[in-house]
Amino acid sequence: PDRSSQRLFFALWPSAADAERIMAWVHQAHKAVGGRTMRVDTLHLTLAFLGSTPFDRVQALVQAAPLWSAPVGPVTLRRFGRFAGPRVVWAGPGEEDSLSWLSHLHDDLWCRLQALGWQRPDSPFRPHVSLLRKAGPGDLAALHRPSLAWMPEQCVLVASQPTESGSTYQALARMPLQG
Ligand code: 2AM
Repeated sequence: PDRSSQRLFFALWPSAADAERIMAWVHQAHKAVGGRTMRVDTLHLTLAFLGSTPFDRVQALVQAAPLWSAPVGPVTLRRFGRFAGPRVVWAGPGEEDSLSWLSHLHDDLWCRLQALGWQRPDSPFRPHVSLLRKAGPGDLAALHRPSLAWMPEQCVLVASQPTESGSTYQALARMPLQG
């Protein structure tokens, strides 16, 4: 493996109990369209994808993130969605949730990252929890949507390592959250 850089992202991570509850969404979607299910311990909501990062910049983030903090609230899952290219099926908040604390947290985090020289992407923030990869076709609109609000336990800086059976994730640092 290349040890001179790491593939990084910041994400909200559910508690083990909330991750179990989110699996209800994974199972609903999988029954309808198949594909590869995310493992319960890998479910998360990405706030900032940073991609391949040279080691000195990784160190700067590992030192900075624990000094940051942000208010946090419940993440509601209300709908299924798809990303066509990677054939990802996800669960996310509804339109009515889009101006919530989640957008503020996303803005906040990107302001801090920009101050460290990171370039904020032009694409709009589309908060989602990926449930399936390599999913087949099929109608998601008619599926039962389990009512669910989960409280993120942590905001983590994660290094992702691609493997045959999906990515393995390693938490490098934690940003404190105020509930
Ligand atoms: P995804 O689940 O929709 O694939 C690690 O790859 C995390 O960063 C995943 O949650 C992934 O979202 C997210 N991510 C956001 N933008 C990405 C990009 N351009 N390439 C890869 N992953 C990205």
